[in-house]
Amino acid sequence: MPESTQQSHISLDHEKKQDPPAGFFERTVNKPNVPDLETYQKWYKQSIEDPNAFFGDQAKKHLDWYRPFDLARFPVDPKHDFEHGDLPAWFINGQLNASYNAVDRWAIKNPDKPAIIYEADEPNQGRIITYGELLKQVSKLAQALTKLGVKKGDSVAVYLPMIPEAVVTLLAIVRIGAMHSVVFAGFSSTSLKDRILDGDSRIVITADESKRGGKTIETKKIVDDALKDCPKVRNVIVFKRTGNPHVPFNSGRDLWWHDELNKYGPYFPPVPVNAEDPLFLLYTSGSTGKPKGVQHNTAGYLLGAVLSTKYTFDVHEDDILFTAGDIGWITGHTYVVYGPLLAGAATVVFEGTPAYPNYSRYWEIVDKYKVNQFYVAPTALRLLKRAGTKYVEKYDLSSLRALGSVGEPIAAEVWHWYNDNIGRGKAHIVDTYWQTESGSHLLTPLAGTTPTKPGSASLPFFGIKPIILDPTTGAELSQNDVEGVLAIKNAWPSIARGIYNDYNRFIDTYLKPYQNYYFSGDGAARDNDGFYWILGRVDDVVNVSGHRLSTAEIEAALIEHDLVAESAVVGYADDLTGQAVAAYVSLKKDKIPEDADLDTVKKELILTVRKEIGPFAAPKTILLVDDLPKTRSGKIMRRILRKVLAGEEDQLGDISTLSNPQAVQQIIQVVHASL
Ligand code: 6R9
Repeated sequence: MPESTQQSHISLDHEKKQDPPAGFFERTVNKPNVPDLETYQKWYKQSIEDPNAFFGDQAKKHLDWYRPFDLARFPVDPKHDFEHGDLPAWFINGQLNASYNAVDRWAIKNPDKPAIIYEADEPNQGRIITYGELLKQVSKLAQALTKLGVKKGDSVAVYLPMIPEAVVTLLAIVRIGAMHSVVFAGFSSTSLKDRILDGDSRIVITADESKRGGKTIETKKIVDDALKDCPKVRNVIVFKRTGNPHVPFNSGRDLWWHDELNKYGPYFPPVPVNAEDPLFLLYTSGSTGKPKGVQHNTAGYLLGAVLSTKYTFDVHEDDILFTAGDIGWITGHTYVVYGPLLAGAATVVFEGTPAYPNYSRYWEIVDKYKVNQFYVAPTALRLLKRAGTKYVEKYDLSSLRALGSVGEPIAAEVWHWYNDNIGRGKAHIVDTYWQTESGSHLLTPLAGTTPTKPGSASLPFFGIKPIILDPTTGAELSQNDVEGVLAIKNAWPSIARGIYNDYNRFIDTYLKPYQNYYFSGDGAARDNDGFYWILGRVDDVVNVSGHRLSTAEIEAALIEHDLVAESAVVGYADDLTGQAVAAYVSLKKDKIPEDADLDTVKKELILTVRKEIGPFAAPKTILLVDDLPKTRSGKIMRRILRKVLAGEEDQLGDISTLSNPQAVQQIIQVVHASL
């Protein structure tokens, strides 16, 4: 059972509930998707009491089917969800295709309508891709993949920057019934290799190089390094992003994207798949070292994506949604690719960073294209808040109606900054809480509809029954004004269907900790108004800049270094990144020369993590210690390590039962000397 919540609690500062901005729905010609709180409450009630009827209606309305489903969920009654590790099946016997729903139906209706607004790393180098053009590109790549032997159920690995071809790639893969397995392009070759092997991908799609924040990244070279240990990979399709002629090209195996696509015509029919056929794998970090290949299936995921896009952000077909997240994470999957396109809207694909060429970049994009919904992680907002309002003031942001936040708790002062300087009192802030495993929003206000409180993810999305459990007894805390761990009682359409090749791990991680509930891994509180507040992870997951990192995975990377005897990684509070990674490391004494330069050793350790996982996982602090505090059974007491870093060494409790209580004193000294 989890020890305790890791992050310092966000104070449930009893800020008053505030209503959605006045005149919210008058600022669009479209009819509101969820017009008022009463409608939300009525639909929510039905979604919980009769999910079969509610989601059945929604799935008919928002998705197109080749064969209608016979039943929205089996079993119909949600009462026994999660018992014995069982998940219900959704949209029984229904057949559909994801790319048809995201592309064809809009291309048929209006081929000239913008689908993707590509904003390149360098300002003014982007372009607009219409639904008609998207259908062509997707069809061509789908044919190329078919010709290369990719079949229904196969997995294709994707290692691409944020370019329109990334969207084309995902949709082409699912058009032929295969699954994509996207690996965030910030991961190292070792991490890429692990994911290609675990997902058994035989084809990789990548780019020659990438551009980000004015820098060039040798993307293809990283893929080549990864593939040294992936003998089963037959082909690599390489998109020319920069066209650097010196990029390595292995002619028996590598194929240029443009050569392949040129071979095929502009239309290729989608392959109908069953509602429960897999759509994609996406690896995420958990409590143990090995990343988990979270599997999402077709219809349930698509429904979650389209409903949450429309209802949370009040998106309509003529809207432009800008999700400033990477395609390598779930936010990119659901709210850059699937959600906006399933809603027939336009999606902004932004290749760069919020700071390049200066801190105005996001606002310049919003102004230039008249973006209606903007969605980002608080870490970027903290950076921009620190840079100052002078980067915002001169832009016309009046097109914005909804402003989303995702990935980590948003502190009240950042919420207010967002509301005042970006929303300017007219846009509604929606703090969306969800996970890779949930596929789409779990707790979130609905723009224009739900009252909000800065720092609270507010109320549950349709079909989500949140429960606060006592972390030690597992008892349901059913009153208001309670704090504990967040669990969910009923299954929802876009819940992950498992961990690839390891269903037992799925059960052990999410369904076993608290019998008959889905366990989120987060601490949470429910206040007097029934509003939810997320208090941070209660497991060994650290959230750095909205990136989810496993402490065990970083420890496994550190131990790869020759000099490391043992390490323990914990998170600690950081003003900019939310949490930062600290690694306590004890070195092999016999291998360290007397006059060793310990600063160099620390740098090497950081480099090891960059190489094994990726730069974004690098520890901010390395603390060299002789010994780590352990229980008599040999378990490292991470709680102590976290408390010392948080400056709470007066609250360590009884340490006399440790097998080595003397270790604690040195740890306190090392931390004081380093921070
Ligand atoms: C979408 C995404 C999931 C974890 C989750 C929680 C944290 C996400 C949050 C939030 C507070 C929010 N998290 N949204 N915490 N408020 N609005 O981020 O997925 O990468 O799988 O991370 O992120 O700890 O459990 P993922």
